[in-house]
Amino acid sequence: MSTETEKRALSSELLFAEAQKVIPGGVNSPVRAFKGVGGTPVFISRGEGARVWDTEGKVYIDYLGSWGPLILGHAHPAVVEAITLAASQGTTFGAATEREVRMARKITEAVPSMEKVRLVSSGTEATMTALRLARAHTGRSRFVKFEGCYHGHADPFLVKAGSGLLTQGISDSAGVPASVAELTIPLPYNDLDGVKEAFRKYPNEIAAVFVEPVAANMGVVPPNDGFLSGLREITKTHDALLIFDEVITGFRVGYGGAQSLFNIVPDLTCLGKIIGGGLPVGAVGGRADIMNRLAPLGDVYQAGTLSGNPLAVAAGLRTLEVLQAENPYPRLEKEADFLCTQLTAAARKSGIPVACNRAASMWTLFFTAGVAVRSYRDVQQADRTGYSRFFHGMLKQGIYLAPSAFEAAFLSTAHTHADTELTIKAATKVFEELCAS
Ligand code: KE4
Repeated sequence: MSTETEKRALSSELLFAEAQKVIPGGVNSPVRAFKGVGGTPVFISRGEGARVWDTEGKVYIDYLGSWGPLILGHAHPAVVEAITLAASQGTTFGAATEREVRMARKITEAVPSMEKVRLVSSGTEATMTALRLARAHTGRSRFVKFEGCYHGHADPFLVKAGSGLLTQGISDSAGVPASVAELTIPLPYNDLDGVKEAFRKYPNEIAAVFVEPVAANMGVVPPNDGFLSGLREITKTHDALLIFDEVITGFRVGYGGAQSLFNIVPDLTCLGKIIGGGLPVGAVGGRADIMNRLAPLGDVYQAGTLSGNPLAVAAGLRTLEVLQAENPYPRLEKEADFLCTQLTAAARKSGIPVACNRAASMWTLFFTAGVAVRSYRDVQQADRTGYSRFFHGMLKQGIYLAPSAFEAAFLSTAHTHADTELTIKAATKVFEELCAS
């Protein structure tokens, strides 16, 4: 780009055109490309608190929150201070550090089922390691996942997956050998009979059941009463592992995650997002007898140059410290409930049937014929075009939602009641415009 261009505030359109010349699809993660809602992705220049600014200086109230990590909002002073201090002492050593011990202890104290924990650099690494551990521990190769759930982009999980795949209308990925995909058993979420049938069909072959305890990658779909406890019972009966993918729900739906909320003890848990405070951290943890299989102690190999990275751990540790000290969950619950209730009422007032699914401070507004959304099949009935029009209407109003009907929106501690009132006002205007058009 010419120096003249560099001086002028670059529009998202111009940047996207440039980006597509050197980055596949112009983005470094597919869901950012606005394929699910159409139009040009907004290029963000900075964020602070509950707001982000695009490269031309337009400000938005941000409910994407980088897909979940930013429960404290953008550039939280305590988190920035922790990263700055860590950076001044060196960015990586490839050696053990005291901070990693503190982080591991913090996680095991918050999530007692995680007797031991291994830090990695993404949710994908956490889930792929959990699967390898489960297969080693049980000596079995098959595993169950649920349609519409997303567990990162490792080959075995790209079967009937949610998030970016669902957004693009595909559920599997090219490049995954049939020999790998056939070991994945995709079942309907919230359907215990389907799980029982799978164990009947594959006796002693299923290593684990992977589940998002609150699904958030087909939009937010909470578990039906008894679903999670049913999974715990079935996996125990068949000596299979129950693996909670809490990359989104961990420290989001409560300080102890969904397993604490629903009082379920999984065998392994995967974490990410919030525990990195906005920097790359994932974690896999659980029963010590299983975790001790990990190298260098055991025979299951897993490694990472930047695992437990000093800056990322500093950001994550400070985030957990703030959450533990301030316990923002009751206020987040109240504010999110107010927002979702008002959004639903505003839509209905304009004659637009919606269903707002919420779990703590994460939510999804489904454009449905007023039908409750409790499964992947229900999600597929939702009106994507309706959501896209709503998304762009809100963007115009300076409200940044998830650029996909199949993701969650997130409230942070930085969002004020005035912000949610502004959001409801904007939504009311957009619903009226949609109704009039
Ligand atoms: P990462 O590898 O993206 O850190 O985590 C993978 C992952 C695992 N498990 C769950 C439940 C997840 O939601 C994710 C990643 N979430 C998506 C959005 N819902 C990340 C956004 C993206 O792909 O850019």
